[in-house]
Formats: sequence, structure tokens, C-alpha cells
Amino acid sequence: MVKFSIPPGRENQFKKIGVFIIAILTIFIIFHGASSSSDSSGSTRRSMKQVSTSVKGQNGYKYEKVSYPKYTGPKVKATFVTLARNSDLYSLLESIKSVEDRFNHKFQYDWVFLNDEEFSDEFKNVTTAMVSGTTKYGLVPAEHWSFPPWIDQERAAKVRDEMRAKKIIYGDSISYRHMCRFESGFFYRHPLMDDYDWYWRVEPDIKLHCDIDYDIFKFMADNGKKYGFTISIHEYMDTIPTLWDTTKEFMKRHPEHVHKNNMMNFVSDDNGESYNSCHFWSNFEIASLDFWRGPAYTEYFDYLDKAGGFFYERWGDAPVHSIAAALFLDRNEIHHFGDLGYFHAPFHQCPLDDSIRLGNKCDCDPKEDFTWNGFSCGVKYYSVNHLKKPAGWQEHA
Ligand SMILES: Nc1nc2c(ncn2[C@@H]2O[C@H](COP(=O)(O)OP(=O)(O)OP(=O)(O)O)[C@@H](O)[C@H]2O)c(=O)[nH]1
Ligand SMILES: [Mg+2]
Repeated sequence: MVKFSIPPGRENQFKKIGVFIIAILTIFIIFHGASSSSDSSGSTRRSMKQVSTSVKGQNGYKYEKVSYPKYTGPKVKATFVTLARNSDLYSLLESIKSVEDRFNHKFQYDWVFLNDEEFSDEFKNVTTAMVSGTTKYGLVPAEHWSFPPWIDQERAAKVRDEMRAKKIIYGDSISYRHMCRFESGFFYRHPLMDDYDWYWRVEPDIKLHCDIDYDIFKFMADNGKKYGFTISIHEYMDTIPTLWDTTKEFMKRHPEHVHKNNMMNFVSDDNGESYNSCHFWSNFEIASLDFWRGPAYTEYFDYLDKAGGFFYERWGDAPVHSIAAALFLDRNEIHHFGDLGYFHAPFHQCPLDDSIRLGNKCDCDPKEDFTWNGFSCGVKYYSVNHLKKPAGWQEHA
């Protein structure tokens, strides 16, 4: 056994050294303990929420944006895109909230807002507070929202008067026509869209009925899909009397753009002679920007635009996009999202299949599903592609 004895007369000195060592140890333990507990509580806090941006508005309004932890899994270059007026703000918030809650808070994709006028601070502050990804705000260039020089103004005005008399919905509206032309041929050319390969179009007053637990953009990329829709429907033929003839002229001039495995039998019941008015309802679109940017669609849009039907009739972006997708894409590149649950007045898409509806926590009534209704083109889409329809679909026809 080792004996330790303090030399006589040096007890005080040893006492001071002892106290000093104990003090150092105490400080070390306190400091080390505190910092490790702050690490763990800090990271716990971080795993629950992250303060990312402080949003300031007029009248001292300030909002601290709290977001979920950053999603660090694989992502594709994708964004939401919304064309809206400042006056659409509060009807748009419901749409954003639904999309964020059901999908985007998990993946935090960006959101591009476009407008033919400058967005107000209120619009920007409130939407930024709602979106988990980065928000971007763009002004539509005047040449994308005005009559092109080759349009005969008198003829266009006469058509609007006639359509007003016939009570054709939006038939007398100039801004609706600019909107349809912009959504047909220009939204994807806005510089803010240059950062992306994929987009999901969202409108005011829409709702997602079901949870989406997978990255829907990555799904498109991984499965070779280029155009995704939820609801399909027949168009009012009075708004597009010459759209199909103009399309046929284009196909004759550019047969190279018509895909060998196209989906002509979705849009025509007589092998291309006439248009059956079926189209994908474009207030919802998840699609490839490269498809619109490519030569087939660029030349098609230019051809339509020169023909003037956006103003001499009331061509909608929905039939224009749908005809292009049906003719220029491989039919395998078009996808029906039957699992999302979607609402844009006045129609609902609601999965009939219980396992999908309950599994995805859908808050819709399957009795209201429009997919198999006679005015929808859902049955045609499933039939021409030999897809299996859900059990009980006939009861909804
Ligand atoms: N900036 C801007 N956006 C517009 C204008 N008109 C429509 N939009 C937007 O364009 C999209 C389509 O317009 P809607 O009025 O919803 O057209 P719709 O879906 O055919 O008609 P509804 O059945 O009334 O919804 C929406 O995102 C609107 O917010 C406009 O004059 N200016
Ligand atoms: Mg709408």
C-alpha cells in the first residue's frame, strides 16, 4: 500500500491545490454537461421546427416563418406555378394550405407566382408565410398578355359580342382570353421557370382530398411520365369551332411531330377526322416543362397563335395542351393520378377504391366522384388505354 503524507508545514499549500483542482473539475463538469444537454435539446428543437425567414409587411406586420426540417432526400427540379391576380389571394390561400398540408410540407418544393400586374406586398407576405419551399414572384411581360399585331381587333370584338349574346361562359372576356393564351404558350417561358424541369399548376379555390406521401415529381421522372392529370372532361364546342381543323392542318405540315404511339383515340372517335372534345382539365397539371419547350409544341403553339383562335374564338389552354399531349407524346407518357382526390368547382375526383381512399386519408365522398360520369372523359381514357377501372365504377356513370 502506498502511503501519502503531507510534509509538515505545507498543509495550506496542499489544501489550496486541492480546492483549485475541485473547482476546475466542477467547472468542467458543469460546462461539459450544459453544452451536451444544449446540443441534444437544440437538435430536438431543430428536428421539430426551424425558423427560416422573417416576413415584414406594412403597418409593422411581422411574421416569423417556421418550417419543418429541410428535406434532404433526392429531389427533382420542380416547382408549383400559379397565375393569379392580387384579388385572388384569399381564395388561393385555401389551395396552398391544402397542397402544403397534403404534400408539400414533406418535400418543400418551390412555388412560382405569376401575374400580369405587380404583386402586392400583402400577396407576397401572406403566400410566403404559407409555402414551405422558396417563393418567387414574376411579372408577365406585356407581349405575353396582349393582342399580337396580326389580330384584327374589330373581328375579335365582334366575336366577343356574339359570344355574350349566346351566353358562352367567359365568351365576352378579354382577360380570360389573355389568360388562356398565356397558359397555353407562355407560362413555361417566364425566366423564373428556367430553374425547373417539372411543374404542378395550382389555381385558387382548389382542394386536394388525399394525403400524398410520395414525391410526385420524382414519380413522373422515374416512370417516364410527361403529363399528369386528375380530371378529364368535354369542352364546350362553341369555344373552339376551328381548333381541330387548324390542328389537322398542322399535322399535315408536320407529320414528324405526331408520335407513333400517340393517344389519338382519346381525342377523336373517328381516327382523327373530328375532335370529340375530350381534354384534361388543366386547372390541375403536373407535367414536364421540356415537353412545352420542345420543337413539336413550340411549332404547334405558334401555328395556333397565328391562326388567331385565342381571340377569334375562345380557345382554352385545356384543349390546346390536351390535344398536344395526346398527339405528340407517347401515350405511355400520360398519367392519370387517380389516387390524389381533387376538387375544382364544380367537380370532385375521389378515389372509389376503399384501400386508396382510407389509406390516403381522403376527405371526400366517393359518391361525388366525377371520373366515371358521362360528361367526364374518364371512361374513354381508361378504355382506350385498356386500364382496369375500379370496382363499382358503373354505378357512377
Ligand atoms: N394575373 C391574372 N391571373 C388570372 C386572370 N384571369 C385568370 N387568372 C388566373 O388564371 C387561372 C385560371 O383562371 P380561372 O378564372 O380560374 O379560370 P377557370 O378555371 O377556367 O374558371 P373558373 O371555373 O372560374 O375557375 C387562375 O389561376 C386565375 O387566378 C387575370 O386577368 N390576371
Ligand atoms: Mg379556375
